[in-house]
Amino acid sequence: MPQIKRVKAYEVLDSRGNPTVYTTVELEDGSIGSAIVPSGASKGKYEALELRDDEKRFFGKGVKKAVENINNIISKAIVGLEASNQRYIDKFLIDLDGTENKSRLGANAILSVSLAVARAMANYYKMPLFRYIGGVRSYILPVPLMNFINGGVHADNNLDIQEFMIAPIGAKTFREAIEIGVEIFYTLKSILKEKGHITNVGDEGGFAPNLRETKEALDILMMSIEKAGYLNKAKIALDVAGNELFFEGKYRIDGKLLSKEEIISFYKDLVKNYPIFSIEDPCSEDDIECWKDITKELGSKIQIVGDDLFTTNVKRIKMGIENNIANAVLIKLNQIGTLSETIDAVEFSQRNNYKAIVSHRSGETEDNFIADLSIALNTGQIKTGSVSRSDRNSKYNRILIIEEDYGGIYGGLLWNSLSTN
Ligand code: 2PG
Ligand code: MG
Repeated sequence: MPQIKRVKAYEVLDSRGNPTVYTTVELEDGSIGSAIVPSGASKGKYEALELRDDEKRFFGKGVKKAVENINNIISKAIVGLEASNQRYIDKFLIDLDGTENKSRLGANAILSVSLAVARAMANYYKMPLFRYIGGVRSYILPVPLMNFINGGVHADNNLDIQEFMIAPIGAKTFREAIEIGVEIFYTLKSILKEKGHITNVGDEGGFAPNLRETKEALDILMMSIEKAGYLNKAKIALDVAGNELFFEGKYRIDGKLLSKEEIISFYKDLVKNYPIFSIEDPCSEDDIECWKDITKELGSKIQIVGDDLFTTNVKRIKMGIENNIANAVLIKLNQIGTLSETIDAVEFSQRNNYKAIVSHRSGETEDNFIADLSIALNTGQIKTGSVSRSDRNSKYNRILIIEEDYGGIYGGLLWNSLSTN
């Protein structure tokens, strides 16, 4: 088995023009793997630390320190280690950092090395990444949760809910799911134009029209699904990003300040009137009572997803299971900072009958690692933005190619066993 021969990191840009870390790992036999880390805008406070320079350049967002940590500290420590033992390497990186939230070396530094090692090993075996990570057990192609209307901190409009997504659950293949998605996306564009709205896109490639309120966005989304002819095939998912709406114990939405009871009846009303199968972060990360109540009210009907709530952290997911809150976990590699810990979070969720959804960040790159990861771990769902912008489509394109070359079963076909609805 090959040892790590060389590690080199660079400061590059993400899809928003913010600096991020790119790392290349070379093995003794010459196999090379690289990875670029993404970055979020609506972050949970329990996420691992993204190290930024806090200097004048790039308005404080440079990652020179993280890059230096890789080139000067991590590289010296891991050259010579056996690359096939991902779990050992990840543990080694965690210990080298020595903090609870990876704040010494930076989770961005650690993650880029962890992922680059996995890619180098897949290349060593001449295997696709999903096969290296998941072996013969990997066969489910994820249902895409496509973010077509952007709001919240991802867009400069009046919509408070961050993401209005469609999921072509009724497709038979991943390719058909993408076709349905694209047709709905362009139908939505023409409807927005007709109504005199702008059709510029937000950070994740979805439209960011200046709509007045939640129901207006949902009505327009429904019109597009219907006009495109997919009422029986596509459902709706929301990411509220509840942290961003939470002010002094209340939720600010659609120009109103709602109590916990009021926001829960607001959600119940939405679920009654629209084909919503999933709501992510309906409550703020520390408003556990709100999470308990919404899970009790809606958890047997729809997917209730914890993103900022769980931060891909087994300890946080355990807290959720003990409190009976949510029934699904959003999985983001950079919330926790290594591949092994991310795999642990998915397996722990699945073993406890929580769904896992692999996700991008709003600041992405051309790196499509998460496409392979979602298949490797049979999560059955991926959230990776709209169907415009290459930082999002690079993930869809990768899954299209895997489906064509290796087959697999589209997650929508297994929906009864995958969904709570
Ligand atoms: C989210 C993500 C991705 P961000 O809240 O789920 O859509 O956004 O990366 O800004 O946290
Ligand atoms: Mg979210």
